[in-house]
Amino acid sequence: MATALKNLNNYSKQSFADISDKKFGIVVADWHNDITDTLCAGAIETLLQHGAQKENIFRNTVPGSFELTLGAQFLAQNEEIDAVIALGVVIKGDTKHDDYINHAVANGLTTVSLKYNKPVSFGLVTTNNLQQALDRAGGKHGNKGVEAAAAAIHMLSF
Ligand code: DLZ
Repeated sequence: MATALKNLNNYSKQSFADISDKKFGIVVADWHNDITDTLCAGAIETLLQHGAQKENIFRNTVPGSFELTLGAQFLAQNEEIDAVIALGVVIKGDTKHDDYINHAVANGLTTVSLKYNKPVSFGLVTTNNLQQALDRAGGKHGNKGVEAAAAAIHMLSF
């Protein structure tokens, strides 16, 4: 997550390989879709900037962040997809729903990544309030979608 010392838009491009023939599956949660749309735009822009072809980027939506894992698995099991980027926003409320969702998504995406041996980026913004989410979706801390796309490219260059 972003801190005062780390802006989400700042990443090292040194080890990036050619991704012009790589296919990316993006799964986006509909909850807080005004914010997740911005995450997705940041992710797509980053992939294009680094040479991905528009027709090789596939965007799908799921109802909420809890469903990101299955959405990621649907994409990862497709042999044509080289890397998956999962994007969502979970904001703390009166109950512990955020805790359950965040842990489930972190564990789920890790499992999918290891099961299919493919990069699956964790583009989940997990915050205490709306302002913190906005700060990480194109605000003062950058864009988590940019970070997630950069992580996918980095891992494809491993
Ligand atoms: C139910 C719920 C709540 C309370 N909050 C969020 C949230 O902040 N962000 C998010 O992406 N999804 C939320 N959801 C929806 C769950 O992720 C899930 O879609 C539903 O529980 C249905 O399985």
